[in-house]
Amino acid sequence: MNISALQKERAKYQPKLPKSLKGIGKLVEGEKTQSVADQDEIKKLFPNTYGMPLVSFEEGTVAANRAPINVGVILSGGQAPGGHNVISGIFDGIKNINPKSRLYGFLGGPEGLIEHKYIELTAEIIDDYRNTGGFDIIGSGRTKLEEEWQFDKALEIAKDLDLTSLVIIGGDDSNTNACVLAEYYAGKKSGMQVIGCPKTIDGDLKNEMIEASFGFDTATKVYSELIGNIQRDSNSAKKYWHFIKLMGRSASHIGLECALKTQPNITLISEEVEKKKQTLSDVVNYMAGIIAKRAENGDSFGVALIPEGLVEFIPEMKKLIAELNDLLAEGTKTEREFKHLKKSHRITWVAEMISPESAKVLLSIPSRIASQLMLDRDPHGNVQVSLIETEKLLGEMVGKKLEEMKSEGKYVSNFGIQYHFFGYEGRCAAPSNFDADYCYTLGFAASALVSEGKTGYMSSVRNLTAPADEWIAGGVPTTMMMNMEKRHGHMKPVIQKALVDLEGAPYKYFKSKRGEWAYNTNFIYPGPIQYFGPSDVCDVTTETLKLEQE
Ligand code: FBP
Repeated sequence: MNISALQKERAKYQPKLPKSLKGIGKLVEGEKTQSVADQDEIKKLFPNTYGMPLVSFEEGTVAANRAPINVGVILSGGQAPGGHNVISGIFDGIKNINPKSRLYGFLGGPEGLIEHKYIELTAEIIDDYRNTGGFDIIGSGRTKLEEEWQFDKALEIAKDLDLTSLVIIGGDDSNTNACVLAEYYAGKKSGMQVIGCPKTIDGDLKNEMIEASFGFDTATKVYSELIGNIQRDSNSAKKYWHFIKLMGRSASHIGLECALKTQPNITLISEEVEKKKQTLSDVVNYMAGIIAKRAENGDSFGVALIPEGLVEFIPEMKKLIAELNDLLAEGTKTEREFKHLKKSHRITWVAEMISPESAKVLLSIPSRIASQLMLDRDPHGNVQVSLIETEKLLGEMVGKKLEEMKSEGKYVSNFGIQYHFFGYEGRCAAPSNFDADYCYTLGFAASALVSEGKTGYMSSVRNLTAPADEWIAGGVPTTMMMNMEKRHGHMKPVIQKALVDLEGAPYKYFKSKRGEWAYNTNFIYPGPIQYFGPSDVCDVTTETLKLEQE
């Protein structure tokens, strides 16, 4: 493998573990749990894995000579910095339990498990990937693991490899499926355990017990570095507005965190737009108002952050997308008809098939964007918001609004605009010290849960703003995070997605400051992630967590 000097140095980094996981921790059972909502339905659907207690590890003197365990690991969904460290944590954890334990990696996500494609992860392979970004050690994929024939196929290979357990590293959808799988295997008394690990840069897999999903820290640090660089350029040239779309699918956690780190002039928070029932023109008017006022003060430049999921939170667009989802649902007659149409006829055809209000919205937006709203959904039925150029939609509409304002004498400048989309730039970055430590600990805790015979749990590490030594490692029954939601027209048990809490400290702080940041130029330029140096530069985690835990 060709590696950079930094990577060579970084490979030597020994991730920190909490005290409780040094050696072999002692398992302590906490309170019994129940799901966040819809308790009766969830209990009925998960008779074997519902209501289990929270568990945590404490420093202990558990006998070291435990039986070897063979574990299979899967990376599921979008990449997030630190995935390789979860895997190295599992590897070191099971070897610590018994050096004869083995780790197998299924290739290309859940599909590898169903198609029996795997490699044994040896010490040599693991060492090449310690503290590196990416998921390339075994690859990832978005195949849904939700049908019984898939579960049975997985069991075949598990038996062949003598696996005791599977660790599924994924976001809310993948962990929901991991829990369904755990329940199925428990019901069959197959002896196979399933443990989940909370991954996603989006930051929306979190709750009281899961303080953060891994990758969020590193990805937002990378985006904030880039935003800071753009802010400095903008403040130097003083001639452009930069409209920056930020990944994060539904929730605006990434946008909010980056705003807290960089203090740009405008940050849209989708959850707030939805709560205030703002229309597309309300959002455009808000942005144009700030741009015009800054121009009046002589500042014809600035930076605006736009969450990628915004369109799904604007009520009129949400209704349109929901109607498109039904019309274009995979396997339906209308989807087949749509696919047979010439591309140039599609928008008018769709407009005739949906409600008059939604048709009006569809026809009012640029046709390029309208076509992007009709692209294939992902395997979980979600609109692929990363493919919708929301920043350009807003840029074009704001440009028009400013022209109107100019003709009324309410805008005194020229609107120069640059567009950016930050998403893929941060998903495979080398993990920050925080993510390197956090991920390694999540993996190590997963191996301890497996060795304790647990199934249907998600690996959890809490107290994350304290030094790693004091982190609390353990497991949370996945059913605890579930509620019933409508998916593809049916009510299903799913892990509740955590959107930005408009009553939470991070949003409240942002709200108290955004007026000041809009008109004064209070930019912060965070600079690149630092891996070596003082702890208050290298080891600190997100502003979101800091404000939440203050
Ligand atoms: P996960 O929820 O699987 O972690 O993926 C999140 C994400 O990075 C979103 O922010 C983004 O909308 C999406 O993946 C992009 O998907 P793809 O990698 O398929 O282009």
